[in-house]
Amino acid sequence: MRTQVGIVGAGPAGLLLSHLLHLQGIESIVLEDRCRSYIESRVRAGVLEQGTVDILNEAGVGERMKREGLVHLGIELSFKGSLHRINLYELTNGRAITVYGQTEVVKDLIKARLDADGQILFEVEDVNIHDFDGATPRISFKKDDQEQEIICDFIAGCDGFHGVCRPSVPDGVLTVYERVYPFGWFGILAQSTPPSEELIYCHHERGFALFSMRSPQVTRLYIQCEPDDTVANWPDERIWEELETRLSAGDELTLKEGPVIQKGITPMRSFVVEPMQTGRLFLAGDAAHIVPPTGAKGLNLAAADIRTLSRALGRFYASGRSDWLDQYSQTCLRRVWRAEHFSWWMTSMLHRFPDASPFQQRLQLAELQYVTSSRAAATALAENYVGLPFD
Ligand code: RFL
Ligand code: PHB
Repeated sequence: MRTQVGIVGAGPAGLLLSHLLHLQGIESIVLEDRCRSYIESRVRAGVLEQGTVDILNEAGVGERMKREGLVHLGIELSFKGSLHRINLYELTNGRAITVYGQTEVVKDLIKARLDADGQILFEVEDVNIHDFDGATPRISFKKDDQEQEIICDFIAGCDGFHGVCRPSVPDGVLTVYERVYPFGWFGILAQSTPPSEELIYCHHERGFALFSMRSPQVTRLYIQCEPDDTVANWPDERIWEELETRLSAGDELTLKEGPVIQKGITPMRSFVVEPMQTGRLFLAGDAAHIVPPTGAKGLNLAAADIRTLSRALGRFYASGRSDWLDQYSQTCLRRVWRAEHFSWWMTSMLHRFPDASPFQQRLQLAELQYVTSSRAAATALAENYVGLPFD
């Protein structure tokens, strides 16, 4: 097989890249090791920055998002038993976030690719990338037990944190920057009305909790847990009790219980590799960087990488100029490090750290107090949360 861009991974990064290339007349093939129904039902992110919404709309895949996405003009921070609203819209001169599940973004992108006869090969095995330091990289894989190969001009490594592309780069080329946090997030999807129309980030002495949603009838909840915790430790009764305690908003809000339809535990880490390109291999999204989910940045960063990469490839194929491709890593990393800082900061401010002294706990509360009472501090949170402008 021959294509222009071989893409490994059919997550939001790989699918969006394939679609944006198609709109510029550039061919690609996407290889995915899971089946379609698995990737369409993998519950993950829920918050889209304004810039991500714009990318999806401009790419013609935003129709359902416009209908079903929930536009939120603010978020709530809860600490010491009270709620404090950050008015995102007012503090950022009219910007907002859209709550629309990653599962839905993935479904919309797969549909758009298949409607345009795009090639996504699901359930491939033994994907390996070769010769990306030369002019004709190759991707080998097995499909239905048959060995196959794609010859291409470029490889996009969009295969997430556990993919094969990043580990295929020879030792010494990439530098890794990493921090692992001493806790995880236990995530729950439940059929119940969310306690508030907006997201609530809770600081509590028992640990962080987040009240998010997928629709007015489906709530998405997260509870800070032990890093090595298991789902079996969390029967429904314990989940609701813990959420009620951490919400601790008195009469202001009521937590409605409902059937729990999904449970999972996510470890928390910050991770960046530099550079994000070597030869004709370009890493994008979670393959190149991870943020703790407290800032809601992972999916949005993946979309920003892909915007940069698709434009650079578009320029290369239209004019033969590789200057934007050469700047890909540098351009992306500026945004990545800003988001890394914001995500680390939100995480540090809101979680209970097992080794925190009473002094550090007081500092957290002082910071929350400041962020919710100073317009300057609230603006810093708001402009990062809704997403900074693209370069
Ligand atoms: P993905 O989504 O991991 O997709 C990678 C794809 O590659 C496939 N793959 C392979 N295919 C072929 N061969 C191989 N050897 C392969 N190895 C892997 C995988 O099956 C998969 O389909 O990476 P991508 O596209 O870079 O997208 C990144 C986002 O998924 C991720 O950053 C976000 O989900 C992070 N995230 C959030 N981001 C936000 O912007 N806002 C949020 O509110 C938000 N909340 C979250 C999150 C992530 C979470 N978890 C579970 C990690 C909440 C949670 C709980
Ligand atoms: C979600 O709805 O899944 C979600 C929302 C905000 C976050 C992380 C996850 O910061």
